[in-house]
Amino acid sequence: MNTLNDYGWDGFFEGHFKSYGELGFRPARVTKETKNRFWLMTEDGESEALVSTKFFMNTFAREQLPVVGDWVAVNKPDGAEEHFIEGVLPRKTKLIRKGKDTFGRNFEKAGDGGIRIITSNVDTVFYVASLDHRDFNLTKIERYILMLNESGAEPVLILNKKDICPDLETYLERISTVAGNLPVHPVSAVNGDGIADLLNYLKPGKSVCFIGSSGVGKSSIINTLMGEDVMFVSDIRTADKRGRHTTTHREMLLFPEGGILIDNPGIRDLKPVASQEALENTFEDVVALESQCRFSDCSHGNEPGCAVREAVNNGELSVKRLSNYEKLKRETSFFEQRSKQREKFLEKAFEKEKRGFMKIKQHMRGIKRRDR
Ligand SMILES: Nc1nc2c(ncn2[C@@H]2O[C@H](COP(=O)(O)OP(=O)(O)O)[C@@H](O)[C@H]2O)c(=O)[nH]1
Ligand SMILES: [Mg+2]
Ligand SMILES: [Zn+2]
Repeated sequence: MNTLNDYGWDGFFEGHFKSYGELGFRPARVTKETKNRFWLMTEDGESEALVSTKFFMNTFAREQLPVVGDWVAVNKPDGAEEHFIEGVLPRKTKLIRKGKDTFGRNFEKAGDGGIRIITSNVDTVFYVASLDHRDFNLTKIERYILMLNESGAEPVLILNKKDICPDLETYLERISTVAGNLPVHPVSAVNGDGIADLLNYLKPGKSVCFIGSSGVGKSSIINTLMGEDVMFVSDIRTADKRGRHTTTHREMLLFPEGGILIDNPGIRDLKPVASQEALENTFEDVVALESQCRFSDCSHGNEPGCAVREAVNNGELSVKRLSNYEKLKRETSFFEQRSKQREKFLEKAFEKEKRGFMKIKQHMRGIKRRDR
């Protein structure tokens, strides 16, 4: 029988769980979610779960609600079929994006900011892109890298479908203009080429999450790693007809030699939300050029001594990369403005939740005294 440690439970979460434990709650990890239903790994094995009404009503923002990867505090009332989630422990890392998602409540109104967490508490992110020329899009890859740099997890770039790429060197060269120092692994899920290198990232108690567009082969790589078809792989032709691929199997599973694999359904139209810092890490080359412009507030338009324009002119920097940088810069500055507001809301919510717990504790102490 697997333990919670196999699923990544450690001192960090144990520390944050303490106050929940005193209330008689148990820890569990969210392994899968659908619209408003969750699947958990508990000390006693798998179970389904719902968010408790009390917890739900106390939340201010969508991002406070559980997502796959979260460690949660749960309660199972006598006779109940499923567990109830009473709280989400602080997240070590998180992959975030912009996206409206009401979950039955209009969080936007409360200053939520439209932040959506894709997965949490991952140690390594495998961002999978496809070497199929029909899918290859550097601008999209840049957006994903920005999200990875914001996540707090270790980012790794995987280029799948090596078997149908006639000109790997050219693709690797193009990737190198956006990948910075990230490790890059060209692989093929179909013939297993390069897959063994990925094993180095799988370690007991460490979570690896696969993200990337639909159809790039995330589920196929997991199947190849596992040596069996544990994930649903969509047939490209039927998927095209329906216009969408779905991962219908479980989303989190244990690697036999240790490590946790988290699959994800594809993300459409990724809109990353990131700090200024993550942006600068993602576009280190452009930022370095900017610092060489004669004027510190250079708009890279017609100013004399503009190092950015010069780099574009001599082919060192692509126009596409520059415009993507400028677009993402506008988006991130908006995010930074909103994030102060969001923090206030979340703080308030946390205080409210704590007060609720104090009341329960006092109440329980009262009961104990009366029992004596
Ligand atoms: N040629 C080739 N096709 C692949 C490879 N990996 C996956 N595919 C195909 O790509 C399609 C989508 O794969 P899937 O694993 O469902 O992608 P996901 O949506 O990212 O999980 C399927 O038809 C796979 O057979 C690969 O390495 N080479
Ligand atoms: Mg899939
Ligand atoms: Zn300039």
